[in-house]
Amino acid sequence: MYNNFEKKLLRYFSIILFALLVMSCKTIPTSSESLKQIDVEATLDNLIPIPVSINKTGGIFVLSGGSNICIEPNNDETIFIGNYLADKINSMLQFNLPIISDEKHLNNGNIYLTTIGGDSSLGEEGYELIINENSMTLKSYQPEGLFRGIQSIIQILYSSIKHALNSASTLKIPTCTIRDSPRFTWRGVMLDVARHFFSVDDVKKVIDMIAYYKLNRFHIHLTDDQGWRIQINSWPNLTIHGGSTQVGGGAGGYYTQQDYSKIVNYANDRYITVVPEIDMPGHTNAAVSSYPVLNCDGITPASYIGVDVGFSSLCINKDSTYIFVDDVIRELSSITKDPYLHIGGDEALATDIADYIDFVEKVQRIVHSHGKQLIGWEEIAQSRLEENSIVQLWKNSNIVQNAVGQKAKLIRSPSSKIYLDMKYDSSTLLGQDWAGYIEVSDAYNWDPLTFINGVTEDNILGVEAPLWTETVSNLEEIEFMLFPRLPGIAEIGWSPVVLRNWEEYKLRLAGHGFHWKKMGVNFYRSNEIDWE
Ligand code: TNX
Repeated sequence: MYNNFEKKLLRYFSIILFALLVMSCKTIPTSSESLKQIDVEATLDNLIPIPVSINKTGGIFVLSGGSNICIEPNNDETIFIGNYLADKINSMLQFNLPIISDEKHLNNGNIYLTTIGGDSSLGEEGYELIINENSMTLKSYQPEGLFRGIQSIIQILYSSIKHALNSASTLKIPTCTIRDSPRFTWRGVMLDVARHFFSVDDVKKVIDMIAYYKLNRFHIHLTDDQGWRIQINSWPNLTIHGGSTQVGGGAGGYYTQQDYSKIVNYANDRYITVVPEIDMPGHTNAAVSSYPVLNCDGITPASYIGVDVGFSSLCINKDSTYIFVDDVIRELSSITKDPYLHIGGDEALATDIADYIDFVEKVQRIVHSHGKQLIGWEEIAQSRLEENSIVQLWKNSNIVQNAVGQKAKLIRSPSSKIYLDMKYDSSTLLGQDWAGYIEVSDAYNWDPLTFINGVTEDNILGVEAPLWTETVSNLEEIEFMLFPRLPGIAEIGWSPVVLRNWEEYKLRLAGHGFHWKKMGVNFYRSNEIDWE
């Protein structure tokens, strides 16, 4: 069967295989006794966004498998927050820290989360983290502040991930007092689920990443020329037909109202507000091709799987258009617990300008009639806006002055700085480049108060980074475009401008590569960062 040479070769390989097996067995501990205790020192120096103040007090707090997480008061919100923290710690360290609802916090080694005595001057999202030799106390005015604060605790603990931790490890954490609260109330990310569709599970993963960097708005671009992604019971063909395509011709998909509610609840549990967008009157080919009555000529256009913009429009002068808009906004409002409704309004190049102005004003009334606050892309500032309407700037054309003149609040999304669908450089395979290349430093090195005349901090609600998905079709690609730019955007929204410095920031960012590897998050290995 085998000749001599083959036999020798076989014997040789068997010996190597046996040796490898023996060696590999040795490295697997057979019982907990054989786990080596590893003491690891965590650092306070890698937090993103950088806190308002960190006062190091020179001691060491030790977290071990014997620590407890104590919460007060004991209610659904604090239990959720306690469990969220416990899950992260336990999965990182293979600990099994329990949640306890009494005053055990004074015992050695415990973490104590409380809203009792929280400082209201730090606002709804602010928190204090007091770490001394005995315990780690997170205190806030509202549970929301606790949720933001546990992200700081998790980041501090994750700073030790680069070491081979096990359940016998102890974490030594420098003692300190951190006082922290956000600069802007609006710190968001937009995901375009219309050009490519993403599952509820993928969306939840994006929401978790947003939460880790203390962002608090998730804007979901639900409709566009290429797809309609939200079930509307009174107009079922929107999803049956309009949801069945996407860029490039894939199967697309849509969220049932139940799916959408799952997204809203998941985000709300993380103190993230969901902002649904129905883009109108342009970007509506999927709607018009599902219901030709929405077209002025009544003709059914074909489905669209390309990436052009500005060719579609709802018919502005037909009553049926406003019956449609009213139905869509009513149904969407009833499943969106949060106060905002985004009507798009961008790039309506196929709509006559007078018609456009009229349309936005009518839709504004419909949005208000369903109890929601209106948001639109900057073009809507050509219309008469009511007092609490919000304008999202993306190009900062002269229209901005209309918005400010009408006392509208602004969200800054400058395309040349924080459009996450822009390529990092000429070698990036994904993404577009019409607004330029955006390296990690470009996304970080700007301030929401710059590039617009006559605008003060009072006019600005905050920042939001859109990810348009013409070229992005799965979660791994979403992550690649988000990371490492997203943490910088979170810092722009949260931290005082005087604490922001690229040279120092990029050192902090370098450590987060380990966090992403631990979380299984894909990211772009930018040359600008010395990844540890
Ligand atoms: C412009 S920004 C758009 C989107 C595209 C994006 C591609 C804005 C309000 N509209 O329709 O997807 O560029 O980068």
